[in-house]
Parts: sequence; C-alpha cells; structure tokens
Amino acid sequence: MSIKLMEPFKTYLDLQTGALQPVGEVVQRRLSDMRNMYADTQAVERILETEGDRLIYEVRAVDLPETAGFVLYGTTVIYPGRVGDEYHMTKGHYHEKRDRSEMYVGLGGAGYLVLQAEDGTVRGVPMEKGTIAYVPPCWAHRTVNTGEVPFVFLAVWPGDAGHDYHTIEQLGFARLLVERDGQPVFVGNPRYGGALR
Ligand code: M6P
Ligand code: ZN
Repeated sequence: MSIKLMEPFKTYLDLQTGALQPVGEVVQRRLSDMRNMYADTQAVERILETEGDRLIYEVRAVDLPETAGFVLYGTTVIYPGRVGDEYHMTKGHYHEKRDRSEMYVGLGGAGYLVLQAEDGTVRGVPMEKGTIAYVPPCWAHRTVNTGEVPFVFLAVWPGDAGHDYHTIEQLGFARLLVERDGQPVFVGNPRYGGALR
C-alpha cells in the first residue's frame, strides 16, 4: 500500500512587509472586530465615530491542512497606534489543544509577545527584528505593537493546535500594555474576569 505524497513546495516571504507568495487565507482585523477587547470603551466608540473602522492588524497564512502532522505558518502585521493609552494588539488566543506550542520570529518593528496562563500568570517577552520568541504549551498569546512603525513577525505552529478565541473574549488578559510617558508599561486590567495570581 502506498500513501499519496504531497509535493514539496516553497513560499516567498518578503522580510520587510511580511507578504507571502503564494498566500492562503488573509484576515484583516479592524477595531470593530475587537471593540470589547480594549479597556477604554469610550475611546473605542470615539474612534469609530470620528475616524471610522481602523485597521489594527492583518494575518496571512500559507494554505495547509489544519490537522496533525502539518506545520502551519503565517505572518502578522500590527499597525502602530493606540486605543486610549492601550497599544494596538491582536485578539489573542489559547490553542484548543492546550499543549501545542508556537514560535514567533520578529521581522520588523518592535513589540511584545504577551502570554497568560489559566491561573492568571502573565509574562511579556519584548520582540524586535531577529527575536525568536517561544510560546510554551498551555499559554494564551497575544502580540502588541509598542513602536511607531508596523510590527511584523512570522509565526509557526502545529497543524492540529486550533484557535480558542472564546476564553480570551470572555475573560480578557489580566494585564494590559499601555503607554506611560512614552514607554510601554503593564497595568492591571479592570475588566479581567479570570483567575488572578
Ligand atoms: C500569529 C499566529 C496566528 C494568529 C495571529 C494573530 O500569526 O499565532 O495563529 O492567528 O498571530 O493572532 P490572533 O489569531 O490571536 O488574532
Ligand atoms: Zn497560537
């Protein structure tokens, strides 16, 4: 018996812009897609009314099956900016299979990988071009652009990891990255609903 072989292939990655060729799914996340995730809900509504539906970040992924045995990869570009004093960020997720890990490779700009465990432990890993940041099993992960230019990185994760957005949508992250005197600072999230450590 023989199995059907997948043909080897390659992807071109533009190291500056994060563009992938060929590309599979492209997702754009706008402020309205995340309106409950920023602490300053008044700032969210003000931006939506006065400026419109701001593009916060874009994700490009290579077209591969989301099943065990495959390694998925894609790029994320988070545009610079703040909502109130909170920096632009991704929604963030746990993996549905909690023990699946992930790696991020910084390509441009600067920011943080923010990780949270289910007991409320939060860690922040600063990232810049050349940083390889590791998401160990069982940590939720979100990235935040704390700079003035697009924060671009490549992510690589197991095909069967799955994205659990629901838990973060319900509970939030225990700590937020906000700008204080021009510097990124972690503060407690008044709307956090999960365990605290
Ligand atoms: C990275 C990876 C992707 C993820 C993306 C945006 O590229 O972790 O799996 O989709 O960041 O993050 P999120 O899905 O949480 O918005
Ligand atoms: Zn992930």
